[in-house]
Amino acid sequence: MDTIERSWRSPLRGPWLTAVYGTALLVALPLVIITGLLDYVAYGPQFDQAFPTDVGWLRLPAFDWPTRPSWLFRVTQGLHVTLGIVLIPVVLGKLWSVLPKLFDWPPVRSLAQALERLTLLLLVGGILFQIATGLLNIQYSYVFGFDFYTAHYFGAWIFTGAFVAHVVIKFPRLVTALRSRPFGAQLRTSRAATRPEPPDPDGLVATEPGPATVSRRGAVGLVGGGALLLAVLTIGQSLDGPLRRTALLLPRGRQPGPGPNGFPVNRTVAAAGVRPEQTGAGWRLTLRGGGRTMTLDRSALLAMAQHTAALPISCVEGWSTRQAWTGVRLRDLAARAGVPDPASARVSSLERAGLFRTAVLASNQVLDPDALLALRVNGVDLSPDHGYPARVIVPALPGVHCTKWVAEIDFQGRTDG
Ligand SMILES: Nc1nc2c(c(=O)[nH]1)N[C@H]1C(S)=C(S)[C@@H](COP(=O)(O)O)O[C@H]1N2
Ligand SMILES: [Mo]
Repeated sequence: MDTIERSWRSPLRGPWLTAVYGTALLVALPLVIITGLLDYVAYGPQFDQAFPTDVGWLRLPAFDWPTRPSWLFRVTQGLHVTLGIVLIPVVLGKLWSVLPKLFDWPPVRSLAQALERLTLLLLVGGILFQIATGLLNIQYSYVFGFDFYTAHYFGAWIFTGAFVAHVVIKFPRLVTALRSRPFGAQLRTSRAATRPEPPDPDGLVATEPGPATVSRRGAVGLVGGGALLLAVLTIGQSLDGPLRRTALLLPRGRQPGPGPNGFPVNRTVAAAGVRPEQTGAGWRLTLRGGGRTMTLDRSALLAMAQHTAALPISCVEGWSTRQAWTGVRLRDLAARAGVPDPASARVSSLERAGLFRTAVLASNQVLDPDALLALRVNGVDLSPDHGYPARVIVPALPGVHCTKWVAEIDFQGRTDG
């Protein structure tokens, strides 16, 4: 016990520093949790297309994901990913500040202490697991041998449970610690004048503190600066224009090329295995509804009323971009198919395999006046990579459901009338 305690000698460790990092996490982590749960709703669990599909009551109360404001998913998904990344230095700072506690010995002294340690295990293990799986997913590397969505979703609930318990237990300590010394004075204290806090009941303060190698201002600044740096390197992926190039952490699409089709591509036409002869003059759009089937070629679609809307594509990996799309309103296609008031619509791609080859849209997502089967973008035909001859674009719809290379739309009527 003694040898371990003596090896933690930083005079910075103590309730105050832990409370400062803790406050930042207490404010920001609920936002990450809530935006994550909102995103689950955005994926349309009522159509079994939010993963994992079976979550029991471990979800927000069901509601229809709205189409307005059109930037809704751009903000929820962007916040989830960006904040998740930005908080990494704060999490590391917080862990450093309580490190001796994690090596408490003997590990179990009483039932209460055993429970506290179990909570800590789920708390620390949980946040590290969520960060690791989230980061790997953004980088498209599914190295783990399990399903990302399932792991990240249930991992989130385990972490959230431990987080709530931890906050309930520690909140009084946090308030006392913050009140114990004025924030401004702490930050003005130089390294030489840095003194350890008085011994605390949690044993965060070192029993034999060494000299300070950095001031508290330095420790807070290091974490804050790290968070800021990550923010600067990440936020660009949610912005359009030249600032996008600052998104050095964006694995693809930072410099997507010139011209009206020069914006990020998630999956190229080649990667999707869609061949040029499938998208050429022989391409037909199949509409199904009410037991009937009809086909339209691209010139027939261009002959219908065209509508233009500036709408974002927002990908689950965090990047987003807003472009001006032109095409046929989905509700016009529904009417054409003989189902003017559909309950839902299943869109299928020419793509043969892959999770993203089909998506179900809810009634409000078909009927929104800006919901389009886009044929053109920024005044020109869609490029092959962006979904030529036709793709779906709907306000506030997750990017993954904006199906490219559309082959068929199947409108379901309402059973109740
Ligand atoms: N058929 C098909 N459509 C698709 C995909 C796909 O893999 N196949 N990827 C989706 C995803 S995950 C996103 S984020 C958007 C990206 O659109 P973009 O490549 O035109 O930017 O397309 C969506 N449409
Ligand atoms: Mo995506």
